[in-house]
Amino acid sequence: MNEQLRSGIEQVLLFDFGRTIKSADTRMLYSAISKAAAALSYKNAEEKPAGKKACYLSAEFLVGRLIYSNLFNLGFLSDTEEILAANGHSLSDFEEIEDDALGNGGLGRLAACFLDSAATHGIALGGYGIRYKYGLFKQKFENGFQKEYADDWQAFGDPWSVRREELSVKVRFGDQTVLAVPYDMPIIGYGGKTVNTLRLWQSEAENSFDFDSFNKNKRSDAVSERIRAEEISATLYPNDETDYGKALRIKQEYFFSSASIQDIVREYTATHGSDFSRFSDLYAVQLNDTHPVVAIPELIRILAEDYDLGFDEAFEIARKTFAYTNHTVMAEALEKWYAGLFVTVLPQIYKYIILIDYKLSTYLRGRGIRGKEAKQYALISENMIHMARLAVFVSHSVNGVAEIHTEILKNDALKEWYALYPDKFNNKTNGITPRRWLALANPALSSYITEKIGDGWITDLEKLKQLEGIISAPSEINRFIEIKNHNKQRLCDYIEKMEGIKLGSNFIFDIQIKRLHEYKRQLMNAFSILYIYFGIKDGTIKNFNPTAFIFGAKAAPGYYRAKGIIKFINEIGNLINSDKDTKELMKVVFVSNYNVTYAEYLTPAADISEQISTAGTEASGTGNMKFMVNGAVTLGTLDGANVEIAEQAGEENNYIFGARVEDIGRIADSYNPVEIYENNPLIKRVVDTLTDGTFSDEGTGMFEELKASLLKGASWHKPDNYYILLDLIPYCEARLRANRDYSDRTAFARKCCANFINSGKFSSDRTIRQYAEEIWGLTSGTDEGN
Ligand code: 26Q
Repeated sequence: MNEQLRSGIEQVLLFDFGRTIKSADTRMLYSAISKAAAALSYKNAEEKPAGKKACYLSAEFLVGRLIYSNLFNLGFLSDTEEILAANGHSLSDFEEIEDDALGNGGLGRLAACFLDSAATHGIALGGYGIRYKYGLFKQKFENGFQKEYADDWQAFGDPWSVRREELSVKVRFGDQTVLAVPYDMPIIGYGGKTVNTLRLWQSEAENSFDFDSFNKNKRSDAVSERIRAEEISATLYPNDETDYGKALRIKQEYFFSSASIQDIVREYTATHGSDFSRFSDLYAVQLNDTHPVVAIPELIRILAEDYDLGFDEAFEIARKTFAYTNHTVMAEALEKWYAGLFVTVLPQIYKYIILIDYKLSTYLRGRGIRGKEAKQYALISENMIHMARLAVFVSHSVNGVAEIHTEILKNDALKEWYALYPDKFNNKTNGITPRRWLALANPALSSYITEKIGDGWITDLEKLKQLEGIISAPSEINRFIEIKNHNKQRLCDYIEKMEGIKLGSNFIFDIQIKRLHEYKRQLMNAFSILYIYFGIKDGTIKNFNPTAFIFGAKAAPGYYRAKGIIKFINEIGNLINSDKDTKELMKVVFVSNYNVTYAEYLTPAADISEQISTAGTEASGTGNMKFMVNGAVTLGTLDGANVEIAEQAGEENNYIFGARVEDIGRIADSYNPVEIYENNPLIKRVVDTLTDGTFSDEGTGMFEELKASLLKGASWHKPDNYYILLDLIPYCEARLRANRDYSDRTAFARKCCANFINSGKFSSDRTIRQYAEEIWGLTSGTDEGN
């Protein structure tokens, strides 16, 4: 028994709740175990080596549920289970603890995986973000429609965090000043040697209570100042592409960027005074997309105004300090702000943007770029401030998140900048942490791997290649199949608990889980399911292996089409799941409130990973990697990291289909979806279900609008701008091919194994080392996590 841990838990329970382990409830135990484990992690961690430190500025950190992963990394899972069991409790009681959902999707989850990898490998990386009161909304379905509910993630407290009131800073806006109060969360590396910090800022009124106003009988002024301050960190914007033009969003971005830069400058000046010559030797700041880009003018402003540096000197320090990661290629998703709004909210920053823009135009002139050509670079153009341009100009590194994505940045999205600064551009293919996504999420496969090759893979995922020779034997393939079946059963139980829906674990599990977006083409998946359904009914599709088609996705609350697609898929489920002809062959399930915890059940159970975005639209994807690591085949397009997945696992072990980026580039101007629709009766039939009475959208007109988006387009886009009808038949064919191949379970399982054995590249340990070495100029403290 781990006595240190037990007595720690007992003490917290006694101090905080006056209870014993036996008499405590789940909430109290959650709090006490977390606090005791956090305290031990601080106590046992090695001292930080002096040297350069990197800071990851991100508006989102989608860390998920912390208790299991932290106990796992500390090596305390079985100790805790033992302590709990001796007192009539169980670790599984904490399944009811909610995720920390302080992010939308890929970008926020990537930040969380990076923190885990850096801490595991002794890399000095601190996270800086916002402590939203409410995280990403919770989703329920009512009559097949998405309904949103507030995510009160602190309902069971926030026992992992420590409020650091003494480190609070002021953040000034044109019309208000607020206090940024940091909450520190320990980021515990695997093995517990390194504990880094995720510092999340909470916005509060400067005077938590304005007695002056209160005494002058202006009680409402005192209250409204508080409300206005707290509003800034109240909610995460639930839109994961664009939601610009909102004053509150600019305030959020400046709020955490300014607080973080002030924090870094405070730390630096504590040892170096106001000599900033070593600043960029000691701090690297990585900007997670454009959301924290105002940190650039903020640093320049602070150096110039508080420390009397000249503008050029301050600029040069900023350029050497900042690096920028881009996560999207779609032009409409590149962050822009109305200059008029910006100047009202951040007058003191606007001034520096003008100065930087002036410096840019001087530089361009020096390189012989003027007139129309120069305009495409302007930071302020047509009364809009272009944040990506600011980021590229005042940084020393610009990276994409998968090879194909970086190529698109260089040759298309940011091509004029690439022409100017070819050496700034580099690729850092995304990754995922093997601790959460394999070791913790898939205990069955993990024990199997460890039994065969030892547990070194947990911190060195390339070691999985050692299974190559081992797992080829038929008896071993059968063990893999047993493990997959076990994980399917586990998922079935979870889905039954969460949704009240029964699934058979003998089915093929075909899963698409990701945010709902037109470019991710959940609608194409839905059409393909209908295509198969009609084929089975008509007798043209025979010997179909029973398949559960599983979806999980949240739609941004204001994204009308995405919500229409959810309703459409739920309608398809109602039809197919109750049809006696197909009941034994097909099931369609849209799980509600898809989140990190759900993904931990879904990814280990999948046979088929749906990665079907239009080529050239998904920057990387990371869900694709989670499936690969857990031994699923990818049914996907050559988009984002799918390209590298197919390369690593072998294209023959995946199902790649559809138009490539070059194909789409070639046909874009002449593409005519109406012709495809008119000439292919099978396509026409599935598309027409939107409007022919097969399904009901309850009179909302949503389905009509979806059909029009494909055949008529809209004021802002051409018909079928994500090429669903172009790729639909090749997609259905690839899907049916995978279904046929599954008849030979051994052969299919070999493909699955080829995927997880070759997934080493997609560990975020590899990714974070590349950031550390190639961008930040850091050397990792340790090589191993233990
Ligand atoms: C911007 C302005 C206002 C409000 C919200 C936003 C906003 C918020 C979140 C814009 C974008 C996001 C998130 C983007 C995102 O998750 N991108 C994904 O990043 C992953 C990690 O690199 C990639 O794998 C995915 O391909 C990419 O879509």
